[in-house]
Amino acid sequence: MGGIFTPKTFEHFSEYLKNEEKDAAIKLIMELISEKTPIREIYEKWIIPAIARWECPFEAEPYCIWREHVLSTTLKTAIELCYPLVMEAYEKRGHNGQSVMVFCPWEELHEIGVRIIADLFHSYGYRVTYTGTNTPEKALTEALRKHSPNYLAISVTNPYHLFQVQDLIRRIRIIEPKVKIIVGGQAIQRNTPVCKGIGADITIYSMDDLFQFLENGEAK
Ligand code: B12
Repeated sequence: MGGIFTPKTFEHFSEYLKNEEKDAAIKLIMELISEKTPIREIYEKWIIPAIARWECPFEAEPYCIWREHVLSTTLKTAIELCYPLVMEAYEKRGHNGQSVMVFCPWEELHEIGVRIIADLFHSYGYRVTYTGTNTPEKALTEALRKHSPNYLAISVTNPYHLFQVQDLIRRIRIIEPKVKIIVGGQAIQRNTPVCKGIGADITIYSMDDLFQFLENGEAK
């Protein structure tokens, strides 16, 4: 695994983020990149844990949401910097003949998870079209017509968006009946009974599910 990853330095990374020391946090990530740390490791051991347990201290600081923006902006810089590693992994593995379009539905602004997912698909050999967070349905369907991907991966964090996604899936089935639809994200992980009726072909509840799918082309 190499010298730099120890719990202590992860603690440093968390501290830098907590103290809004963006440059220090980014330098640490750049060091991991220059050591050619695998992309999966940077995401799973550094970036995801750094935000997964984050809770805004609303009671003590009612306007603390700015802290969340500072943290997520730093992590987005880190993710962008990792892209050369993603390309390298793709080139090494080679194109697997599959393509995926990755997006968040209208009004869904949680971007970090969906960006990571897009990169992981690419690093496993998929051609990826990432249309972003907050994707309007019309823009999505145009992109779908243009690219006809094998898979459409939808990221849903806010549970209020689940019904919108269910309707969207029904409409997509009419215009692109062949595309296989994958759903994932916090709203999916936390609302299993609702998600069973959402109409997706593949439901991803965890990173283990995702890697099972990426490695074997199967999941639940
Ligand atoms: C950062 C953040 C924000 C930032 C987002 C900034 C950005 N540019 O992304 C901002 C400040 C904008 C924000 C806003 C809001 N947020 Co917010 N936010 C978070 C926070 C702290 C982290 C989310 C995150 O990035 N996690 C890290 C990533 C890596 O994890 P992830 O998204 O779960 O993705 C992983 C998996 O789910 C999976 N995955 C994700 N997508 C997909 C898709 C596929 C296909 C697959 C296979 C897998 C997959 O893979 C990822 C890697 O493991 C969480 C709390 C928390 N600690 O999780 C709250 C949280 C998600 N937010 C929440 C809420 C309520 C909101 C707001 C409604 C707040 C408000 N009242 O305005 C708004 C909604 C904005 C909107 N319209 O979408 C709630 C939502 C859940 C709920 N039960 O309601 C949470 C859980 C906070 C809480 N405890 O209440 N938020």
